[in-house]
Amino acid sequence: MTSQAADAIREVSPSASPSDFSQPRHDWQIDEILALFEQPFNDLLFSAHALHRQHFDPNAVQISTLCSIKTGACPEDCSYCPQSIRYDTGVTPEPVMEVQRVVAQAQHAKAQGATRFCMGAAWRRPKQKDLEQVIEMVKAVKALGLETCLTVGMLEAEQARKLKQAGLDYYNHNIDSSPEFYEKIITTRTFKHRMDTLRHVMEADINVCSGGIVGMGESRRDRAGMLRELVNLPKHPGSVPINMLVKVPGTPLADAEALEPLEFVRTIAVARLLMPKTMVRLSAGRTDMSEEMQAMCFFAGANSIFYGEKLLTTENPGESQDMRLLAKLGIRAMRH
Ligand code: SAM
Ligand code: DTB
Ligand code: SF4
Repeated sequence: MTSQAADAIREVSPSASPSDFSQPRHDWQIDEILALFEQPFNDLLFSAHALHRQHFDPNAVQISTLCSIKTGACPEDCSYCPQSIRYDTGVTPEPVMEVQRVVAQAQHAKAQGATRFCMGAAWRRPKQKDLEQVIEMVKAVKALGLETCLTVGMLEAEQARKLKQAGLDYYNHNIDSSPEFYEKIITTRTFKHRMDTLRHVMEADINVCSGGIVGMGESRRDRAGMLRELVNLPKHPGSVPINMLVKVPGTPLADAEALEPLEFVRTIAVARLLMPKTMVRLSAGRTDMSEEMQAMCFFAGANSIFYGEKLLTTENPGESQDMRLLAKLGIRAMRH
């Protein structure tokens, strides 16, 4: 933030945080992040929005489209996930998609204004043959002029290097929550496994997309802890998706207590303050959010959405509904 902007904030809003957000920091402490969360709502939103305007056009959002290239029957036990084989959620498992079908979906996404195509697979980690198929998809989607993003589970260093060679732009690998809460929601892998994959992705010079889920019954301290892990990575992630839990019947979190909408908005605002140049994505859970809540998230610094009828297996607002919302807000689709 420029000193002028910081002065303006202090003048209009004397209780606003005096933190200096002008330099990217990687040494955030949990109590400092909690202090950001605890500010009066207007002060928090004002400073997040002011910072957002310094780095981004406040009236543009980046549009990503998701494609589930391999659905269901996942061996992991993530408590939130409809694709785990351990829960009866009604998801019909589907094998790996043909490359041509993926390309057709990517073409449609591009025609609808998407600039990034994100391919997700319900795997713990890809096997050698899986990786070869995925590489074909990355090359074919990239040839359409779209940015490519993959989320296919844990990666070894060598696998990350191969994906880089194939031209992969982003790898999505969410840390999901704080290290402390992580072990309450997943037992088949550890937080450290997640961090190891992120390291392999960074070392291969692929852009990191990493965020998490809120509304799983975690505390504010856990939400702050998740953001601390993301901001203190050696480089701030290029994208941070903030998902509101989609409560899927059959999963252990089907009856989790709903998170206060304003606390969700605060989480977006704190993410923006901590990572001023990162794309903050208002991700899963938008079908249950009012237009007003989404508008507030955009004001707080969210500048990316998933677009299209479906996320991976659950619903997303349809394209026409989103176009209407963006038009009402005077927000346009960001170009590359
Ligand atoms: N299997 C890979 C993995 O877990 O890394 C990639 C696909 S996985 C479905 C991608 C992400 O979707 C998860 O990390 C989680 O953050 C998010 N997700 C899954 N189920 C969700 C739900 N019910 N609500 C919100 N986000 C969810
Ligand atoms: C992310 O953070 N959210 C997306 C994407 N990355 C892969 C996935 C949301 C999944 C929601 C549940 C489902 O549709 O299965
Ligand atoms: Fe599998 Fe990913 Fe779902 Fe976990 S989040 S069960 S790893 S698909």
